[in-house]
Amino acid sequence: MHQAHNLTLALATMAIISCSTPTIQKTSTLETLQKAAASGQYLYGHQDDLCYGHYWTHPTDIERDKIDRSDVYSVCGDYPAIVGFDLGGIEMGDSKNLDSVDFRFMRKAAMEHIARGGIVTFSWHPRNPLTKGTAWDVSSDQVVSSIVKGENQELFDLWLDRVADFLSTIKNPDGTQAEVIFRPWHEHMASWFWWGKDLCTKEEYLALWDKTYKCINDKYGLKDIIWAYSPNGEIGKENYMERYPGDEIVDLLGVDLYQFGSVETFVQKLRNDLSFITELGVEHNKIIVVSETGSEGIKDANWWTSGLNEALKGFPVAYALTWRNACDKIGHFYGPYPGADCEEDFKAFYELDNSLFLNDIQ
Ligand code: BMA
Repeated sequence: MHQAHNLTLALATMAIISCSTPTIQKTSTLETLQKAAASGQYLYGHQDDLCYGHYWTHPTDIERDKIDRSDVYSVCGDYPAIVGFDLGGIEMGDSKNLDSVDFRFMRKAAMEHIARGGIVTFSWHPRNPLTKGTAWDVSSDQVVSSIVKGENQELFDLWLDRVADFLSTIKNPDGTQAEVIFRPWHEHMASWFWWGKDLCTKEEYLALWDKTYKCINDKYGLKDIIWAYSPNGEIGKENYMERYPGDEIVDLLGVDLYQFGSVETFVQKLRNDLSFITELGVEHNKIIVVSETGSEGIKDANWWTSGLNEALKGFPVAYALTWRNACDKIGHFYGPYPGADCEEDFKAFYELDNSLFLNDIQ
């Protein structure tokens, strides 16, 4: 049985920051993340970076067209170190995900990014297996319970098989299984997804993780998955751990936190969360990450250097991933693009010693 990737018990000496993080060995992805965190640096990640961006979308000839367009690249001449993708829709057997990304393209883009030396992470916004609505359909509090009791067994098993099938096709250039981050059942201490806190019990939520893990790790034998736990932010240390699936399963302790008010409030909120997640990282010997963040439409032109970087400063955060630049939803962007108000600041952010992009991790 798989155990979460081992961390050695020794704590790394942090040259730049005062907090400590555990030293890890075993997988190269975890090593890269650990090394960054231990030296006061973090990898920059962007959701769907290679799939589409501010008013453009990926090529249609999936077999032949190159995968080289990226809003981040267009601004700073480098790719993010981490690219996020979402599997929502794979469970239905759809050809495209919930944001219209063709799964064949997703696979190719993920493998291309890995071949270039980057890291990929998969989130999953699955449909609601009981109501057939979206991940955001919270009209029933019986969904997780129906899965756990086995009422939806056949359907849900098929859904998990489809996720595992897809993940099993993400390969390194030499044909071996790639290490990828998988981040299921996220933001579960709120109640905006059907697996949220008010819609299932702790036991049911943990059983959901257990089923997922058993399918991917045990049934499919995908031992190279790096499992990320990512509750929504602002819940405090105790609530953060209330539904924790356990050290044997989880590799990364994450948090999803966005800016809704002022940049100062955002910085303060993220720093509050990172204070106790840093403690948990040491206590549980885990790497910590900001699994999703951003400010929709980036109203502050200096958000990158005085928002995000200020929030992360001094914490052993291995990566921070900003959400997607929608190609078809006006104002729904969380990354830079040529001509954006934050373009110059993003270039300054790129030049910072502590932000790592693809070229920095090769
Ligand atoms: C949300 C929004 C939605 C999107 C979903 C999954 O935060 O960006 O438009 O469908 O994520 O990617």
